[in-house]
Amino acid sequence: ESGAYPLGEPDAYPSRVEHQPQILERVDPVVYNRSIQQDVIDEAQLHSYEQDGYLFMEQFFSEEEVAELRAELKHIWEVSATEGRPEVIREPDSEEVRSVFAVHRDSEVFKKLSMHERLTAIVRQILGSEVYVHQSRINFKPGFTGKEFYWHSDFETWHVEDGMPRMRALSCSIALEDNYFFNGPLMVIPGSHRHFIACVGRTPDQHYKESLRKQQYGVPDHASMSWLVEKYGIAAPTGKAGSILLFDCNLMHGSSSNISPLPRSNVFMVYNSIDNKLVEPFSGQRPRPGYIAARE
Ligand code: 6CS
Ligand code: FE
Repeated sequence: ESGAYPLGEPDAYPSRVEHQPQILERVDPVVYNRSIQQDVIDEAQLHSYEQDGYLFMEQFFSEEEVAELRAELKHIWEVSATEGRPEVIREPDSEEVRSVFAVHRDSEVFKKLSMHERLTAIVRQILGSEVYVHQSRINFKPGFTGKEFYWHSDFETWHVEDGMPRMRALSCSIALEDNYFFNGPLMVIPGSHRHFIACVGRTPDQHYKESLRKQQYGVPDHASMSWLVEKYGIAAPTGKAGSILLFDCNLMHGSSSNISPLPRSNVFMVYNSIDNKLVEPFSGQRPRPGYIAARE
């Protein structure tokens, strides 16, 4: 259902339709509820999230919590190696497991994690409503062989391919290994969430089967990337396992391959506002399956 976003309204964030890339201004808020009535996030943190488009919180999870999550991660890594389920995504040039989707649905441990009280309270504060899990995934980046994720805005894909109407969603990346500058941590462009980089190229059918291994459409052009980086620079928040990175759905981000011996595995939970439920994909194509984009 289209709810608050009636048909016939022009698309505020058209992408993969023009022949030239374009930089559009964000028309949506970043923080949807500024009045603080809890103690899980303070004014300074909320402000920093709004300005930069992300918030890094060290030691958000205790060592015991991390140990439980990591044991489950290891279990999923082992069983996924031989599984043919579509939720299991492999590296572009090998059969090594790259990502496993819908872990909040298929694993009790990650289901519990997705409903974590202190975490979801922060998310509800930022998005100003009740929320639900739009997507979850583990990204495995083993030492030596873990491959990169090229620069992208998640919202660009979720809007075009999944029909997410507005920028009212965020990701929480939970570090399950220590993150260093050298083991392929997430890199972000602080402030980039205020600009929408409209990409070129029409999305092929069933694009997700390729894009989750290596993305080739919905990729920002070099000139726009250079403009963003010149304006804002690049940050790579790193910390111990148990730290979390909350980031806006339109924040430009990516990560390099991991040629270090030390693994880097993160679990991502994407929360969307219940007032921002998915409509038909803006590409006009068929929606992606539910394990990538929940439609209830
Ligand atoms: O296509 C997607 O939905 C996913 N792709 C990337 C590269 N990041 C966000 C999202 O998990
Ligand atoms: Fe992403």
